[in-house]
Amino acid sequence: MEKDNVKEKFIITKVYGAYYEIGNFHEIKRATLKGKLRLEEYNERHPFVVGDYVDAECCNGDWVIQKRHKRKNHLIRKSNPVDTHVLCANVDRVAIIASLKNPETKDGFIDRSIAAVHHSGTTPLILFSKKDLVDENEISLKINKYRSLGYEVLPISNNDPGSIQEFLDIIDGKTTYLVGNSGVGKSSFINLATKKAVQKINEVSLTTHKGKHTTTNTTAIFLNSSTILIDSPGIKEWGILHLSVSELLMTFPELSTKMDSCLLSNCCSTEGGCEMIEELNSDSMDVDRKKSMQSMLFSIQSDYRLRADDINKFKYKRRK
Ligand SMILES: Nc1nc2c(ncn2[C@@H]2O[C@H](COP(=O)(O)OP(=O)(O)OP(=O)(O)O)[C@@H](O)[C@H]2O)c(=O)[nH]1
Ligand SMILES: [Mg+2]
Repeated sequence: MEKDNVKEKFIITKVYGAYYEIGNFHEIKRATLKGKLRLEEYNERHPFVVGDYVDAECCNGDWVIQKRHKRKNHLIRKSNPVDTHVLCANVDRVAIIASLKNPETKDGFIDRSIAAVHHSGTTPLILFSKKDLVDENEISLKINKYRSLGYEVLPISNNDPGSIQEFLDIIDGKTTYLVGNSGVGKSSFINLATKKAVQKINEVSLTTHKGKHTTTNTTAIFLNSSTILIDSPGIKEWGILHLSVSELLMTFPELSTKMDSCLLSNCCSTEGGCEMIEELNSDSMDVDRKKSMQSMLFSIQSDYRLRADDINKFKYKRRK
């Protein structure tokens, strides 16, 4: 039986509906929010997310969250102009897990994720997973592309425990958020790192070679008292509608160096006269990186992107 009126600081490890899992390396508890907190105080869409530090008190054997500590940072995903999704809080690193095969992660996914991570003020780390499924040449091509841009890149295989050691050394003592398409091996990595089947995993589809969206809740897992890994549900794309044009251009190292020659800071006029845009339109840019940037600029400059389900809703209304 828990002792009443004991106040402790915990981290939110999972959110499901009105309930929260809060804990530390030694214990995980189920908690609810203090009534007052639910109704007021935090004028935000997602005031309590995985990674938030909270004070909780045990009242009549039940844990109640009393207060949230100030956030160091938070990760945002915005795919729809009217909805901003806070993915998690207080992270030191974001590991973008890009699978080399089954499924093959597109470079556009990596570029978008890098942009979102930069914007949050954290540093991306790119992990090319399932290296056991492709040959050395293919791995080198991918790695060199992103290393030459200055990013930290590591190839890993969850079938080879030795291949994850360097990554484990880098994230020791840190909180790291894992992001990637469904099926790239995020949860498999957590199970390998913890040497336990803590997260459910599932085979990729034999027909589409894509994952089956096995992980449905963002979950923080302690590797030791100071190292936390955050598993997340697979995503198709990291929505970046919260970025301005200048913020986006600054996430490309090959463009941001041109900013020094701009007359005005934070101008980034797409109508001409911007050194970064001129570089983007020049032949010196890598064709795939150029495509990624153009697609991202298009996203953030369109008022509203129609998705398949919006079009279906529209057709349905017209038929009625
Ligand atoms: N060959 C190979 N298969 C792997 C590797 N890592 C994971 N897998 C397999 O890939 C499949 C998907 O792995 P998961 O860990 O469930 O992928 P996930 O990224 O957590 O997927 P979601 O939870 O859907 O986002 C499983 O069948 C794993 O066994 C790897 O390094 N090599
Ligand atoms: Mg998973």
